[in-house]
Amino acid sequence: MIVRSLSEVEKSPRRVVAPNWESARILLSSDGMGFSFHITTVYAGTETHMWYRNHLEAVYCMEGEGELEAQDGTRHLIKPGTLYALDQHDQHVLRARTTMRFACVFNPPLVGDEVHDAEGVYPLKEQ
Ligand code: 9YT
Repeated sequence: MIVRSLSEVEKSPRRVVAPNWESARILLSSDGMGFSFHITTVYAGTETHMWYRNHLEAVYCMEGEGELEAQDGTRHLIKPGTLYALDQHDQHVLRARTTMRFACVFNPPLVGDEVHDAEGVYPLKEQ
């Protein structure tokens, strides 16, 4: 059994910081669950293009408000209680109107230090 707190993860190398967001990666590939589980904070006023070509991601909004734009231009309001799942490896843009907090699950699990490349992709790392 694994018991781990967000506050301890935030003080460890499992906290990954990028220009528009930070991610506390509570469960990673090395934990052997078959998925990774993160608490992600997206900073207010940012716009982030993402494309999880190598992963599936489910994203549950816990706090804040913003807009999610799909590649075809469809826009969705994202607010607490809303989940989006990138089941087609969908390219998307997230515009955070306020600071947003999410619980995110990745399959396959992240290894630990992944950040977006120029295309918004996370590399597929050796598990
Ligand atoms: C909302 C979102 O996907 N932000 C990028 C960070 C990612 N969720 C992560 O690595 O935790």
